[in-house]
Amino acid sequence: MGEKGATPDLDGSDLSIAIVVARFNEDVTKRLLRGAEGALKEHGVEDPDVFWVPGSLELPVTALALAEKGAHDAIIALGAVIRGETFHFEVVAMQSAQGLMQVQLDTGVPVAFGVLTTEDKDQALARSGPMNNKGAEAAEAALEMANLLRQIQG
Ligand code: INI
Repeated sequence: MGEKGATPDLDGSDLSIAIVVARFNEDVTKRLLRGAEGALKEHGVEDPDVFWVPGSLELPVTALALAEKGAHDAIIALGAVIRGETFHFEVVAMQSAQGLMQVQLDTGVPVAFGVLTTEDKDQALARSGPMNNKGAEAAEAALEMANLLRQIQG
């Protein structure tokens, strides 16, 4: 098979992408969504399907439903878990991450992790801006993984 993925293939022109985004801390997650949509557009994905859910804990089951339906090559999960604003920060952050990991391993559909876990709102805003945007980063990871898995699966 030779060497694959040394240079990431981010071409999205032939890919169908879903974005699941949490409404909790919506001021931050809207910025992540904007970043993800911008990166997708840059790489040829015109019209990603976007699904809003209440919070980061609802991201996994929604990603699972989408992955099982099989209509998308990759899923991008976006959320913001901010320590200063919750007593159960660890629970939300860990369960969301574990759930999303489980979905990709159980279904084989790549799920990019665009859930911010930060100490405070300022850190969350700094990672969802125009220059540094975790949503855009997750979008590129989703494209790379969709193309890589397609190559491996033939
Ligand atoms: N959901 C988040 O996405 N981020 C948070 O910081 C957060 N806090 O602080 O609790 C949060 N909680 C809601 C949770 O994801 C569920 O929506 C809720 O528990 C209902 O299941």
